[in-house]
Amino acid sequence: MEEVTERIRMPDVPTKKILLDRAFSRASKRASVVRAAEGQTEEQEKRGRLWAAREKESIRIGISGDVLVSELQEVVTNTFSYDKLPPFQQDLVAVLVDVDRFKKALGALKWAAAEIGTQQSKYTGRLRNAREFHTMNRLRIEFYGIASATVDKVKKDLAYLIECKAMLTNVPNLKDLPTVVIAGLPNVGKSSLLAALTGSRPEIQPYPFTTKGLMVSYAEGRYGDVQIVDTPGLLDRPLKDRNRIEKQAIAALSHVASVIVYVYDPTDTYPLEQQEALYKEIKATYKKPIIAVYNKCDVARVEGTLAVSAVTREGIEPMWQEVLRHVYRRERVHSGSS
Ligand SMILES: Nc1nc2c(ncn2[C@@H]2O[C@H](COP(=O)(O)OP(=O)(O)O)[C@@H](O)[C@H]2O)c(=O)[nH]1
Ligand SMILES: [Mg+2]
Repeated sequence: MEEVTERIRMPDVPTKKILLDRAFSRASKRASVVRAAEGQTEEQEKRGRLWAAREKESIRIGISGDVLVSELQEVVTNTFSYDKLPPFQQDLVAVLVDVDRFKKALGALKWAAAEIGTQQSKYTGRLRNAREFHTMNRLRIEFYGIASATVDKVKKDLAYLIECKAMLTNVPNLKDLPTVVIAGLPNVGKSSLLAALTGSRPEIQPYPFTTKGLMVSYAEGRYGDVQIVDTPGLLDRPLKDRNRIEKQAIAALSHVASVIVYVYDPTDTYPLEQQEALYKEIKATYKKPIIAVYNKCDVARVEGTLAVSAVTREGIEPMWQEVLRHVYRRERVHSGSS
């Protein structure tokens, strides 16, 4: 399987105001320690004062420019690359944010960093040739003006990236492993089966559009771990009750699912027709191998089915072998075609 290195991650993105305040205050602080040396003669005094003025302004331009450039660049380099994300995350990100706008915002920050860098060198050069106090002062004021105006041009981009970061904290980072997704109506025993299969407490991953999150756990397969995902609030209701965004989020799961385990409950929790209806819907939506499992066989069982009990563990091992057969059949097809 392809190694996925890219994860959804974003640094803290400063607002325009925070960025400029940081740059200019750091610059004045550093410049404030510069003092003119005391001279013996008036001539020496003047030369000392000129040196100090040039030094001060050069520190101000240097530090403020460096802070702006590096902060803008850091936002760009520490933000994930959408195109390198696995398809599951790409789908979810696309549901949550405007990908074009997101990419343009990052491009704009890159541009601003380069622009400020260019201006910084230009003004540092001019300052070197300046012979008058007022020229030095004017050059620094001009540079500050250009830097502020440049940051102002990307103000909306910064604001949008801040919004994106808030939206994207909810996106789960699933591992790139063969994955079993568990579906079925509420209370049929999905979480109990997850526990029975993995023997460990699931990791709860936040998932946009649900309050409950994804339950993720791992079980041993034939060639390493298999990821098992329970999806409370997602794959446990008919799709017709879902809005567009929820449907897209549900569809995104199809990218990670190698196999779906659909859990039936043959006790009288729900009529079997209702369970059958959701089964058919999920089968049609996902176009993935789907294995019907009849849980709670300690209480009731349907002849000729894959009967299990999450409570007594009856049938768990044969069922897992059946799941693995499908997992690896799929992986073979998968790697053969890519
Ligand atoms: N008798 C019996 N009860 C079960 C079994 N599996 C789950 N349950 C019970 O069914 C209820 C719902 O289980 P849960 O795993 O929370 O269902 P979920 O909503 O599909 O995740 C709980 O009270 C479980 O104890 C089983 O195999 N046999
Ligand atoms: Mg549950």
